Amino acid sequence: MFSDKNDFKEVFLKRLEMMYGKTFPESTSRDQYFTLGNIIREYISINWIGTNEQYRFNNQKQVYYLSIEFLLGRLLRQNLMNLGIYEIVEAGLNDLGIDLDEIEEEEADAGLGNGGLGRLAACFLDSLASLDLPGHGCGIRYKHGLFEQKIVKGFQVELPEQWLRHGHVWEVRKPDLAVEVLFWGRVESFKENGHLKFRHVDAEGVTAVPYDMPVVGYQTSTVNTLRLWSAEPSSYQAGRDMMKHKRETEAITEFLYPDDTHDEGKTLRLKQQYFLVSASLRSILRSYLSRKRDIHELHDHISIHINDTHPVLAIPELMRILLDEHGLDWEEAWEITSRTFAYTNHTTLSEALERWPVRIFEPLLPRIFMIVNEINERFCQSLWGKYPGDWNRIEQMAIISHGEVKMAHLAIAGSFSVNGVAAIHTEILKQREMNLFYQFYPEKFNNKTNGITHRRWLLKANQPLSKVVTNAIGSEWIHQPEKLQGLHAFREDRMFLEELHKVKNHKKQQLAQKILEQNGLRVDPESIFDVQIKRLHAYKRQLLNVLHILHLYNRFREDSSFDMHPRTFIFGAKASPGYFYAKKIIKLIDSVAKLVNHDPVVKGRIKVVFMENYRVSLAEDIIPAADISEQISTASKEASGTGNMKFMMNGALTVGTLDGANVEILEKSGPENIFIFGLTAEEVMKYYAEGGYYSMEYYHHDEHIKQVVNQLIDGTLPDSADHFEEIFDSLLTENDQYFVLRDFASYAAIQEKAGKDYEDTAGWLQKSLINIAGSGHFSSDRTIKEYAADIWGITGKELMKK
Ligand code: 26Q
Repeated sequence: MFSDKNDFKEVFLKRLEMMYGKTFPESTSRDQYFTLGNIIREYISINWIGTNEQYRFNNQKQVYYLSIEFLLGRLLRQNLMNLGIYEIVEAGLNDLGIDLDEIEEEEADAGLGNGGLGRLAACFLDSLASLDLPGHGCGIRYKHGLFEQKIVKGFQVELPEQWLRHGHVWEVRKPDLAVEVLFWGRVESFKENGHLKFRHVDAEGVTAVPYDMPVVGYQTSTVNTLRLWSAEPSSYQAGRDMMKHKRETEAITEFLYPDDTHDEGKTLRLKQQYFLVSASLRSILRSYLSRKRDIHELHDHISIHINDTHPVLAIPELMRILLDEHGLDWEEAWEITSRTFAYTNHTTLSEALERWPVRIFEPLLPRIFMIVNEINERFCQSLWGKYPGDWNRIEQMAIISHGEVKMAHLAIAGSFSVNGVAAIHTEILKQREMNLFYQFYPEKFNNKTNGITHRRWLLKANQPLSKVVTNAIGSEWIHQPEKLQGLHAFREDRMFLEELHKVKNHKKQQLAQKILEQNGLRVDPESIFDVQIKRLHAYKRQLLNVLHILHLYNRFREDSSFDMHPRTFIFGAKASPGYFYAKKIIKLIDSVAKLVNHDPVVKGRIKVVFMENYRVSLAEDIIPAADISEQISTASKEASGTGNMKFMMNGALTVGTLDGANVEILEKSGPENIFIFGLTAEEVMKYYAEGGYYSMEYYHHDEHIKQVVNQLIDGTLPDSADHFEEIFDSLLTENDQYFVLRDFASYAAIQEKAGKDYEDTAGWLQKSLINIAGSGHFSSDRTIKEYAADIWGITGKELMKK
């Protein structure tokens, strides 16, 4: 499209004038951002059309990744890099006096997710396209993504997020591809050719309009599609209150639900879920049938992946289509359906497993409910066949029981593959949480350890580090991230380690500047940047971190000779709006920050920073600057974690428990290059099963623990009136469910060791290098290749050629 920067400049200036009717000197950064975005999107269209044509005419199996969340972040820089025009564009803009960093700030994060599950979906899309694999996303175009967080006097305040306020350059509305989704109404039965048939009548229709976003592969011609659905009112129908209909319809895709583990059981959320799957299946089947494919062979040509249980209604929805619209019999429909779907589980927290009350489900989705009922009955019959008389087992495994639909059970019964997201997580699923299902369907269970796209999290987010790496080992790692292992050859190379040091310092200075601007706090780039950024949740134990900071403060107060390497503790976290305990933890972090940051007793050695409105773009600023990555969940609770991988790839050292993917990070980095502490998953599960943990004992027998716990309520903390009693009670009265006090001493000891190790600069840099070198395994390219080969059975262009 443009061969050099001058070419680009010409296109850019002409387009800017055409779009805004202004001259370049009159234009704002926003005008410039949208001009550039439009040019790039059009440029992408050529390969987008080409990819779609190729998929239409080739016999390639297609994968659809259904997810209620896609946490994309910003796309401009990623797209420029993947297209291979980053340098030309940057140089052209520079000539015009435009700083790419500045116009990038005009792009709102597409924050259509809460955390790990949504970001994983975004990383997977990048890897699918970059590996030339035919995999597409299906999601919801929420008008408001995850709320914007402000911290006011230490409290989280939530504002509606507005990513679409100025329009979104990467999406293309496709009104001609809209479909209808039906809710409510009732089911009528009738006879046709002697067969009993059903139809859904008196239903309320909602129009689902797709907005497509191109997913550009890294330096390849593949451009896949992320299709996001928006709910719009259907055209006028007599006898219907159209204003009410409009309100109710628009509500479906208005907000992303915050991950509320204290599930509110909202009808609206169930509506969202069915809306997503019904619209997606319609469009998947339309495209499949337009290629004149045979509905009886669907599973040979299509795999549909369901990201956690949120899209699991796709299973009964496909059954409905095959039975009611294509006239298949139950057995065949079930055979096709259960060979089409694969399911990933992302949690072992039982309170996060979705269950829907029948009284909500049945009226909203009457035909789908009938089908789920039938699936349940047949499933229970097959259980009876294998375990005759074992009522107890059958009750525990049933899809519907005690007036509730168990979504995970439906997902397992209706899928050919069930996977966990890290080795330890899959083992816990097999041996404990889903053991009965594992006994019944051992062949379905498999592990797929998560990954992250190294193109966003290293190449884009940390360009200086990428350059240092490429100078050392060449650029092959960008296509083959395992090649990062080549860095091992430089572990004794002082010059190279010094380069790493410079890059880290540079990133720390940039972050320090940002902290100064946002928080008005001066932090020392020479201090250890110790970072915990992730959603706020009791099991992730931000509390352990903050109590430990309080403990360090006490040490300074009590012993004037105590000293430590200066440390800056950086937090970022959103708490679900209804999760009051999590909000108290934010307040506590703020309160400890106030206590510590300006007290001369700590001699400037400790600073605590809470960076508000944690999101993908902020993570990209923070992670490259981190020295220590806090991955301190109660063992057995974090399915995988993916932040842990991003930090590792950027040379931070992990302080962590043997939980989720930390276990595999330990294997890749080696025990000398990671700081492991605390109970193991087995020990935690043993306590849960057999008891034997009394937090009060740790409180009474450890003076340091007693002191920090008391400080929650004794007035030590500024502005603390009654705020932290609930936290105090959770630790003592409620016997500390997440073993914060149990792991406290072990955590304090490993943190002390980390601080001492940091003082040996060369030694630390070497550990950092070994982490980067081992991080290639955690690229989502590796993960996606495993899904493609073991689950979906799909191949890319390269593989097809052979
Ligand atoms: C469920 C019911 C009702 C309302 C909301 C929800 C809900 C929504 C989102 C439940 C869970 C989620 C999100 C879960 C999530 O992000 N899990 C994380 O997934 C990552 C990717 O696999 C893992 O790395 C993390 O360990 C896991 O916590």
